[in-house]
Amino acid sequence: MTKRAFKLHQQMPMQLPLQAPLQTHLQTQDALLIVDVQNDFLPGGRLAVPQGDAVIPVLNHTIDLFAGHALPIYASRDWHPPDHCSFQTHGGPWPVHCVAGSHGADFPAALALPRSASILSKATAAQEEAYSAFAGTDLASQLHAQGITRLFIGGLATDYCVRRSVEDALSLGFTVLLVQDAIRAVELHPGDGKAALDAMLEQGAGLVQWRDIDPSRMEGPD
Ligand code: VGL
Ligand code: ZN
Repeated sequence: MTKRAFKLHQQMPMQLPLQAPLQTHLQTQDALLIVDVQNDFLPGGRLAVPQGDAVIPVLNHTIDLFAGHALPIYASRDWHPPDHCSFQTHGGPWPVHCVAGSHGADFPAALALPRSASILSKATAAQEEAYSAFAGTDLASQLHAQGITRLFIGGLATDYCVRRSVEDALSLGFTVLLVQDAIRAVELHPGDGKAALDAMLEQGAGLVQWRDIDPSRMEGPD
């Protein structure tokens, strides 16, 4: 097996380039933003994102890397009043979900959020939808106060709150690296996840897998 693979590689170096993994070093101006990883968005929840639970172990590894370098961690949460306008019961598109203070709005027990994480509650006004973690929160001013210029972003859902958060971050001038294995889409319509990813990349977001983040060292700004 090993021998054969070696031979193949020797015969076809052009077709099978050995791609060195693109390592991303953490920098002192980096922060991690975890978007809406809440019980209601997980399988069994009231607005379940398919495989939404798959982001949890990936985010836990990423949290470890950031916490290990004492870099800030932010977690947004959908935090709706019971009569929120996005609910089907009130003319909106979604089933009732993430009602403030309910179990569905809690972060899952398996998500290893450190105590030091900053929590951002959003979409708290009945008459307003707010998909972005920046909408109606002080996230931008907290990031500016901490000197953060680059955000690693993961969470739920790719085609709604992750997308809007990424778009706002980019238009506010932050560099954005999406942690690709730490996002999942609702896919209300098939293809929404891919379309959202394409749109975010088009607008300037970069892509990493959590394993590409080099835990061994941290660098200053480029
Ligand atoms: C979300 C639908 C409704 C999200 C929130 O977090 O992506 N999606 N509310
Ligand atoms: Zn919502």
